[in-house]
Amino acid sequence: MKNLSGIYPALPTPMSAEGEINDAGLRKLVDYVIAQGVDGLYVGGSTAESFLLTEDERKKIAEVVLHQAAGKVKVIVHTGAGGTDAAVRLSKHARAHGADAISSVPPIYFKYTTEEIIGYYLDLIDQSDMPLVVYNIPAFTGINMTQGAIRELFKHPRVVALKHTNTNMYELERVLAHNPSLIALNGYDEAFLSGLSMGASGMIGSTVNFMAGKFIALRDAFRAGQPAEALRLQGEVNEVVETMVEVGVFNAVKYAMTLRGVDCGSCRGPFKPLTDAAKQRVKAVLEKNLGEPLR
Ligand code: MN9
Repeated sequence: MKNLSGIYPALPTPMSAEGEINDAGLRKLVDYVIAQGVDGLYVGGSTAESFLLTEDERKKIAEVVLHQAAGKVKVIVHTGAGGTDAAVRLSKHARAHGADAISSVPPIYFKYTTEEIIGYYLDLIDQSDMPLVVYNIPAFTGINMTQGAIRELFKHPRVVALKHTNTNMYELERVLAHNPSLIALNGYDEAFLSGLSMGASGMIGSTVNFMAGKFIALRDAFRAGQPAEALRLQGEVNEVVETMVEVGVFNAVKYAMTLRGVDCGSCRGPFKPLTDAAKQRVKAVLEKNLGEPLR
């Protein structure tokens, strides 16, 4: 089993003007991010609009990415779904196509007991026989996987990593202290340095798609014992993130990639496409902080 530490873009799903999945765009995106030096790819997560895609579309994007990556970098496929059966089907599919690990948010919408949530993850592991990355994003799911009795799940030998999309760094430090072999991948790009300082050994992020070099340099500065340089880089990242979050981060990421020559289209409804004014703001903040002319 591969060590899942590293820097991963959370890939968006390129779409045509009609809202269909753009396979060619997705292949181009995979080549683009691999050329930036990322360690792996995270497919079908929040940034991919996974909960706005059909099950068949989710299988298709996983297949396209796994085929195009061709083993050059690690691939984690997010297989979380509204119910166990669909998540198991997606997990078996990820395994059949050569993913390195599966990942899942806890089951959403209905209020489940701790036992039911742990049972959901155990079903995914047992039925797919895959290593699992728990995707903790309490702001979206309303469930915090690093608090209370639910943390028992991290003791399972097949639970190899945590995607920590939370700014509570105390909980990150504690979950790692109690589970020393667990790998933590930081989930909020704007909190990467904080995550590193509390034991994360990598990150999964939407803005990695177009500024992977900044995150690689930030990690390297942290490891080289240069906290001022790491903080300077985090500040540049955060100036970009601030604007993107204000205009709508997923559409902003798609637009940033479009500016870099990888046409990603817009997000599906209910997300609203960026206005021209929002596009101008995104372009200006990228030009300022990435120091490269954009298309
Ligand atoms: O996958 C992303 N998570 C969400 C990671 O969007 C929920 C992050 O990269 C954020 O987009 C980013 C902005 O808040 O940190």
